[in-house]
Amino acid sequence: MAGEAVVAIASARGRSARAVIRMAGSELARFLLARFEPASTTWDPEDRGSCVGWWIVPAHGWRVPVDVWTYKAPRSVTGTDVVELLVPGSPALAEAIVRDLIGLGAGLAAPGAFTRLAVMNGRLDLAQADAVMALIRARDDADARAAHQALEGGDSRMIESLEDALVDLLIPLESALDFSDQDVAGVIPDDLAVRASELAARLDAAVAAANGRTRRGLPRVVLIGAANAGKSTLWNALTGGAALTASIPGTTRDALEREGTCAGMPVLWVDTAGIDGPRGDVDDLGHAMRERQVRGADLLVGVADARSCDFPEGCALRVATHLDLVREIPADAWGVCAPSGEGLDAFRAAVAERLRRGSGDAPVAFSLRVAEGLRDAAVVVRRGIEALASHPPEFAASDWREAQRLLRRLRFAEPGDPVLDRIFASWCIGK
Ligand SMILES: Nc1nc2c(ncn2[C@@H]2O[C@H](COP(=O)(O)OP(=O)(O)OP(=O)(O)O)[C@@H](O)[C@H]2O)c(=O)[nH]1
Ligand SMILES: [Mg+2]
Repeated sequence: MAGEAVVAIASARGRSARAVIRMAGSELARFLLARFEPASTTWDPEDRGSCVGWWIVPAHGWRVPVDVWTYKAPRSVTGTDVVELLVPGSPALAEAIVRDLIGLGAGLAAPGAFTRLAVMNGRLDLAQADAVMALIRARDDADARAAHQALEGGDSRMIESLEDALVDLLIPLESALDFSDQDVAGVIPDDLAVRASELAARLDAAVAAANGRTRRGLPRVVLIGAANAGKSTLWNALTGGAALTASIPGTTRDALEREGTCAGMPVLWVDTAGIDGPRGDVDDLGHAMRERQVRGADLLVGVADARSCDFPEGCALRVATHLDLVREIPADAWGVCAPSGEGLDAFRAAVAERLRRGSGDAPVAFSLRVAEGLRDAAVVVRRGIEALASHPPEFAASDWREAQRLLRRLRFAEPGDPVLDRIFASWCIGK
């Protein structure tokens, strides 16, 4: 890729004050000389820095005001030369400029191409590339903080220290193997299996932290409770939805899902059929749907009418409805009156607090790929521990070398490695 130039619109789609068009690669001066009319007479396309002027789009006869920013390899985000054009934020204009540059010989940048260049040129490792995506997708402060820490190298340092611990296991094992060539029994330290178990436990802890930080999507908050408890009325108030509500038990038969926010945290609210609602062919489908939602919930909320306080078992939070009709509610429940909105903010804050507590604070291993890799490494390290007890040391050494390879692959890839396609497959153009 070093000999090519790629180009893409790097700003968000749509109208804005400015659009950013980014080019990376080599021989970018050729494009600048062909289309840029600098306002400064001393401008040189090999200079780094910025220069204002006009960008010419010959096919349309346009002369567009532009800020040209030039960054030089290797001190750029991609490690290559980079040029960014800041032009008025009209999508049609930005697209015309990109089309024109492609006509001049630039390639359209594939999704994630700029970050991929940064990886190939050693500006970022793979764990940091994952973090760039996690940061783009961050939906709240906690997401953004964890992604930022990973981008700053938090995950990379964690993986590196696990790799170091593996090397510490392999060194005595490999030197025992060297001795065995000379018909002298190699000495394997007594505590090697114990140290390997400690490493496996560290890998487990990192996986657990990673799972806590890895979003499978929005956290699912599922409302369950008796028929007529007021679940759908509450769900409507929380989401702005328009589910049917009525004082007839069994009004809701589907499971309804809708996004909302909880103290700034986006969540998916799920309304379900009443637990003791009517039975019958279609009703039973609704009950089965509720059971599935219960199994997939990140947080189960038990809803009951405050007049009966008939809460279902096994819920992490309780909310009592009909607060307008009672004087007191149990101390372990949040009281709400969904029609008036009373109590809703405090309930939302309690849900957000509960979800945050569940996800743990560990700022490591944000990406699913890293979590999977750590899990695989833990399995192989344990296989090596078993082999150490029952087989010649070569077997454990081979397993631990495999674990080393798995950990290394979390951070580095050779050009053409399929892991690169996997990482960048879901990216957008321009990043
Ligand atoms: N006064 C008062 N009425 C409420 C409140 N919440 C719900 N209701 C009423 O209670 C009745 C039942 O509410 P729904 O939201 O349909 O109850 P549900 O739990 O979804 O019931 P099913 O779908 O049958 O399981 C409706 O008539 C609502 O208007 C509340 O806080 N105060
Ligand atoms: Mg309902």
